[in-house]
Amino acid sequence: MSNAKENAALAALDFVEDGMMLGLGSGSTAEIFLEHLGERVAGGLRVQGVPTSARTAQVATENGIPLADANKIERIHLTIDGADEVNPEFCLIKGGGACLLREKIIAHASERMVVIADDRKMVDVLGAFPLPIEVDPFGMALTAEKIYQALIKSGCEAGQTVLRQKKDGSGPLVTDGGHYILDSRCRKIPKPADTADLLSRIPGVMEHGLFIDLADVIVIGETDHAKVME
Ligand code: ABF
Repeated sequence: MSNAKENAALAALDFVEDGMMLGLGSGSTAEIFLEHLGERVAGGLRVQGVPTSARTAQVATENGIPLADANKIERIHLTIDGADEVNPEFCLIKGGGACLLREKIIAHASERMVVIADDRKMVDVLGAFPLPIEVDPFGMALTAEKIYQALIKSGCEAGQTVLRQKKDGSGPLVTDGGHYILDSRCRKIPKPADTADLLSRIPGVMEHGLFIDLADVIVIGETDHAKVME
């Protein structure tokens, strides 16, 4: 287990308070957080969690964290989630784990979002990590062309877009919401808000992995400590 991820996950516990409704992120760092949160719950902390993926629901349940139905809650106090890239303005690329649509719905509905990541995720300019974009399978080639145009127009050094496959090679990966993921090589995303705006206007795009103005706190784990930025 990476110490950096562990340190980020542990530091995020400081933001959790008794009685909170939590958005529970996805990915390996978020899962480490769930293990520690489960220990606190076993020790008497009363929280409920709204999972951002089927996998997170399973891990939360295994760790004894009570779950709430996203359709039956009125507020989410705090979401803790991972990221693939973080820039100094707290813009994120997410979606490497294919959960970006649900992650964004929950982050957007949350009063506060804490991002936990290891130090390799901090970058000056977003874009080295291919941008995940969740699309409807219908007319996907047309949507991919519109995505390419949007990336170029907003100043990205756009290149190849790849339809994400299942790990066992049996076909395209299908998200929890029944969509596909296009991974778009951008190299550099100099104006993330512009890129996000243009991508959001494409009808076949269910959601994109640029998270702008959503993260309130970034916790960067390093080998021997965690750095908290607010
Ligand atoms: C999710 O998991 C993401 O949106 C991101 O794609 C990924 C980060 O994973 P990890 O914590 O395993 O690096 O939070």
